[in-house]
Amino acid sequence: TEPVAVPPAQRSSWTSFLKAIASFSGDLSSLTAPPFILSPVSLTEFPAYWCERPALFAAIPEGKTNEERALAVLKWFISTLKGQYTSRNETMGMEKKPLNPVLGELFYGYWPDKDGRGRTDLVVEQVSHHPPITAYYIANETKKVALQGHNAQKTSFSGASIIVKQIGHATLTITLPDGKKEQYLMTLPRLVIAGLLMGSPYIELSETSYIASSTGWLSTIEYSGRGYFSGKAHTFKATVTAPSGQTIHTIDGQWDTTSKFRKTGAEFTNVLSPKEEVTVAPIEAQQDAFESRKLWEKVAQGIRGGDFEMASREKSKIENEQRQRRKDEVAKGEKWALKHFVRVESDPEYEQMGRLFNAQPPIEDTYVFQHNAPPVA
Ligand code: HCR
Repeated sequence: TEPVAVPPAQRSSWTSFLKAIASFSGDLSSLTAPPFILSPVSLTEFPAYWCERPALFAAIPEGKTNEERALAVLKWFISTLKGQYTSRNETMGMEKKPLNPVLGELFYGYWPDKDGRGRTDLVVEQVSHHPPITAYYIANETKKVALQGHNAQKTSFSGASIIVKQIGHATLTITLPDGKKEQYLMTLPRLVIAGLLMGSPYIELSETSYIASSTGWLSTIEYSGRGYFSGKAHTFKATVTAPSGQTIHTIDGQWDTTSKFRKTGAEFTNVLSPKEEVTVAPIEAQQDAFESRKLWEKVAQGIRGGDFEMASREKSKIENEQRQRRKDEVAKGEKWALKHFVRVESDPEYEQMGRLFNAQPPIEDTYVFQHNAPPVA
């Protein structure tokens, strides 16, 4: 197959990149890739995808019953998938390789209050470099809804695709009007990065992910794509079961367009309207040298402007500076201190709610937000 989407001058470097991936398993971020596939955006910006429909996030605690709130969480979750997994194809023409965050990299942002939905704030920190792990906290204090999670990836190669197993989980906490807290544990789907031979990567989701609630309600989401049972790209089927184990709702559709309740045909999700990007302080106003857009400014400029020599020179500067920091820490017997998150060995909420779907592994570590981030003005 001709890699038609690859600029002719980069075809041999693309072939070498694919060969390197094929014989490799682990952290893809460290492999050198040809310029056409480089994204100017760091992976620390990705948690913003969780809240690009802030009204759906804010509406979760408004559900009157456990069932209504379980459906509201599922609706918000499914509605984020289009942004999470297809937005680079829309903005850059294909899935690209994001910038590999440095340890301690930060990303702050918010979605303003509008129509009484309240303001939503986002804090992201790169809590590990090898392997890359990103922790995040997103909260709407007015509506009393917050999401805390961390994300890492394990990659392998199968057929002509990269398979990405997502490691980590997210927990959504809401506070109800009577002061009671309710929680939802979310696991994440498996990714298949296809279209590599053509030089035009895109994501399909596969396998199953879960949303388990402390109320006993459970959503099970099965993903499939073109060539699977439905033959349609970006397909999912979700079942929502009551604590008794009885399936109360089944929902089918496409996570990048619309979905419906199987029984009534009523619409469940619709993501055809534009989403709302996170607001970030202008680069000149970013206070910390480790704030993502400030840190990668020149690299991103090089990639956007096609000056790949500058991009690579600036990237090497950042990487060398990081290597030096690590050496100095070893010499001084010090360890990098995280700013906003503390790692704990096991997450009791994961263990407890994970029992509803027999979570594997049964125990996971987690990163707990310290509620010490400055609000973005
Ligand atoms: C796999 C991926 C890095 C991780 C990205 C994650 C899983 C990060 C968490 C977000 O919530 C969702 C998300 C969406 C992205 O689709 C996924 C990235 C897609 C590509 C990238 C690889 C490391 C880069 C592979 C290089 C290819 C494009 C040749």
